[in-house]
Amino acid sequence: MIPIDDSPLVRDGKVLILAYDHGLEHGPVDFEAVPESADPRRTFEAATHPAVTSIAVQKGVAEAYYPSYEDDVALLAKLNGTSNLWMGEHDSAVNWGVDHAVDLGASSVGFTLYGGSNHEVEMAEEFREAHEAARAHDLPVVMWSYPRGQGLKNDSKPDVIAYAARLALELGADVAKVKHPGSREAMEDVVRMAGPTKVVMSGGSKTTDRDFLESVKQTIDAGGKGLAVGRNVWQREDPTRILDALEQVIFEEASVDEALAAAD
Ligand code: FBP
Repeated sequence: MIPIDDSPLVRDGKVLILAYDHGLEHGPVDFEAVPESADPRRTFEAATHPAVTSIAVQKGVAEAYYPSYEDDVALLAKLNGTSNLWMGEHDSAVNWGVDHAVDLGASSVGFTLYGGSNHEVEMAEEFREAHEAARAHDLPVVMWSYPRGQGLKNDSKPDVIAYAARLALELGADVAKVKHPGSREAMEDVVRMAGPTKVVMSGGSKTTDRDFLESVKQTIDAGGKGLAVGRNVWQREDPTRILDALEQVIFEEASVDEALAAAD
């Protein structure tokens, strides 16, 4: 853990990462509902919203598009990632190194760890290399902490998600991105297990404004520090409107009703 509150990833102690690595992780199917969302510029434009503390993308998208947005958007380099085309025990290729990410303007890095996978040992070693390289540049490290694999029958159980948050602390992540465990009480336990590591909720597949904001509100009320979200923003026709509401819930600690009213 290093102090990260002065980094571009954090605003007032909170974090709102706009994730846009789905073209790799899920493929074109994620862009079908809103065809314009296949154009990365649309999500980079959304990331200029003051609520967004960083955009998370893979190397190719960063190389092609970040130079046009580097004055307005902070870059989180998502260092590993794997497509949906490949089947097998959960694993993730390391697609770029920290030095290259820094050359492209990254001010933080992200890394997926599939705890419980048969590849957990190798992934933890790759995380160590990325983590120590990031430390050489004083960059915050965000762990996408997703227990998955043969040994896990249910990766959304609260105790599994609490373990995911603890893994992030134990391995040195500054921010743990975890699935919502289903209730405020369960999220409080997740936050407790993470200690000083900031817990942020993973957005998940698109749902209604109210359901989505309620889960974010539970996370904040439980002591979580924000959100890393993709589809629940850029699969909406108007990403700005939901970002306006998220700004209220995360940074102003508004109620869901207040946030919805402010966004209308
Ligand atoms: P979402 O908010 O759309 O769930 O995005 C967060 C994220 O972690 C992305 O960075 C990643 O591409 C995706 O979820 C992976 O989702 P899953 O592992 O559930 O397929």
